[in-house]
Amino acid sequence: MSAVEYAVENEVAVLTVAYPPVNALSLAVRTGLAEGLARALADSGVKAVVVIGGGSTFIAGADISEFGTPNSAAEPRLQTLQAQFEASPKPIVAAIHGTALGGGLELALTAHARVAVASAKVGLPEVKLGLLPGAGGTIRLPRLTGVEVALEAVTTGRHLGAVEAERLGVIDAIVDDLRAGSVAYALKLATDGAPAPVRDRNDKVSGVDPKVFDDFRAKNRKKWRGQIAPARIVDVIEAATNRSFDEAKAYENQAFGELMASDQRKALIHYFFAEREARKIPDVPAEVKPLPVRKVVVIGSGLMGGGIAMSFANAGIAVKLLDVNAEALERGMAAVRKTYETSLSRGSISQAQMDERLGRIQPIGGYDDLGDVDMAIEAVFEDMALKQEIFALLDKATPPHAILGTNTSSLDIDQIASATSRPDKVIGAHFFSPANVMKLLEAVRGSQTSAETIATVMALGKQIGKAPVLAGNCDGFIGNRMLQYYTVNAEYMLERGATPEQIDRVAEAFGMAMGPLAMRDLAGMAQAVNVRAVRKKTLPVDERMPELVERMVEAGRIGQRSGSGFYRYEGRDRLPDPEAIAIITAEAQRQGIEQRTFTDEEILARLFHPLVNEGAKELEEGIAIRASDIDVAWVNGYGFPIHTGGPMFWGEQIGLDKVLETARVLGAENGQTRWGPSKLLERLVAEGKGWKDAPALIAQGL
Ligand code: T1G
Repeated sequence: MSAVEYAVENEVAVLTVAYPPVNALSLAVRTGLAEGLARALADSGVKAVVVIGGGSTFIAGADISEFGTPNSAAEPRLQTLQAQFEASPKPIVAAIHGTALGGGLELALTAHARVAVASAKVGLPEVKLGLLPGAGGTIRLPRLTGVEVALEAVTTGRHLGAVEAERLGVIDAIVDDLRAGSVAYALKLATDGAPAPVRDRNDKVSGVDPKVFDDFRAKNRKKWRGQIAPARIVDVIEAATNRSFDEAKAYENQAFGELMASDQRKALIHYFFAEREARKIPDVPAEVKPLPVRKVVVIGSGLMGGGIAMSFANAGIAVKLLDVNAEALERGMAAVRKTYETSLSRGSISQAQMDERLGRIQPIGGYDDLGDVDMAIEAVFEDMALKQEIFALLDKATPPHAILGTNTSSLDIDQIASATSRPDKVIGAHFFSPANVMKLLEAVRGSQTSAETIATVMALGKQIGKAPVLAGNCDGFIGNRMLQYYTVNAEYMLERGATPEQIDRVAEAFGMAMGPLAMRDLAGMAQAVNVRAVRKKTLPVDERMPELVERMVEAGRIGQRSGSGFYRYEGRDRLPDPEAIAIITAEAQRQGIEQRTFTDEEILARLFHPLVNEGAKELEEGIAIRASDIDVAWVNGYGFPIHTGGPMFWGEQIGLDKVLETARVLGAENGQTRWGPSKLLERLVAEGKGWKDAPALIAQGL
């Protein structure tokens, strides 16, 4: 059965790509298209050709799973197919619904015209894979949209809606009935003649001021920190304006090859599949279907509750925002409105979208009318007694099928579930602040959480545009449990002589948006003192919690808002502060710690290796299902640079033996119980294995 079906309608050959789930340009699809085109050209009864996607979408790009296999370079290659399209004596129309992405759009750009339904989206998202459009997209798109739009669209990889794409000339016509509309359009081209191929349209790439490119590079330098693909995209688009098409194409091929061979491409493709793999739960079989979630109620109208409510409203789900405190509820709704107004003023949503979304959020002051919700999400402050009280109320006030979620960041899910008669329907639904922006949703299973509840929340996470990851029930789940090894270790290094600016510079050069000490200043010290007071009670005897945060608070340096913390602040600018260094030095003396200098490499290892070691312990304990889930959690919840693939992938790339060595050093310095090597890590290093071998080793018993 060919991956491309052939039919003739009104003297038009319709080639339907039937290669689920996204019609990726695998060898089978490329072969089917080449054969279909040859058949159409040989058929004297055929005057034109339409290429259309079967199923839910057009062609979503090259087949990523073929990368690195013989199939990906086997003929007919995409560029061969494109040459056949452009040389076709019979007009070819690409008929687009769903998405035309990457190679799919690049193929469509070599058709004589592109027709789409209004809901379709097009884009060149290769940058998200550490690549650039390698089939002419980087030099054809600017010929249609102009250079400035192409620079933004290709370096962000964003999708363009059909209406915008038509305005830009990427789509030639928007139709209601895609098949009929594209067949008619193709016949019209056959009768009236087809436009010049995109490659021959040069007016928008001629006479472009070269300054455009350097200005664009300068504007994005900070955003692209650490990444290689975006800057190469600018180089190739620039070549499209000062070289012939063929010379620019040769340059694109060269740049594409460089990126294809890069570690960042490996890391980003690892991440692409990791995010999708995280949604697959081994002990939740595919036949366990998620329950539909049409209405939710969020309990608590604070920063988190409002953000969570927006996440659902933005995805088209009706949400009740419940707060028994009328003033808090009014403040919460005002904050939601303000957030939408800011998005509106930035042009990221339209007035209609804002009205629609706001209209989906209904503020309520009590538990009386929750009769029709499918899920409740509690988002009040971290107090177990209060959460149990709310869950007991929800158990009575919501329908029996409703799932009861808690946004707790570390409290025991089972203890919360014990306040209800439905522990099978209780699950952690840990959002990250701001919840309407951050992609990570940590679903946390209690001991009695049912497979159906898990399936529902994992599917719901994807539905609302999050990256869901399932965690086991422990203090801090997957992400926060690891976070302390990063933040506390930064303070241990301060005690031992490193400076805040050195530590933060190393972290930010690595790709973190903000270093740990600047983060601490931004978050404020007071909260950290409270959290540490609790944590100290359960610390192992072989460990001492650093007390620099306490010393800073005692000196009135409570963070950025107070104008000083680990830095001095002039507005938002952070400045090294000798007074902070003096406090750190005095504390080191008080602790009897001898200070020394650190190399950047040592700081990088001490900041990030412990994450990998703790991640290995989470695998051992079944808190995380797979190492790549931890990568998804840290990229989306903590800003770990996505172009490294995430902490576990990165750790494996640099060498698990190095991570083990750091664990041995920090175990001796900070305490073996929590900082010493993971047994799994020791086994993997001893046997020269990697994360894919972890499940088998864990199953055998470490
Ligand atoms: N290749 C192979 N498999 C793919 C795929 C692709 N391009 N895109 C998706 N899949 C799989 C995915 O792994 C998942 O598998 C299933 O399809 C559903 O995906 C020459 C070199 C199209 C918007 O980057 O953005 O063209 O988990 O869960 O939410 O210049 O998939 O079910 O086994 O994401 O409906 C450029 C990537 C490639 C598009 C659909 N194209 N895909 O989203 O489904 S490079 C892309 C997406 C390229 C050229 C270059 C999304 C989607 P499984 P899903 P979705």
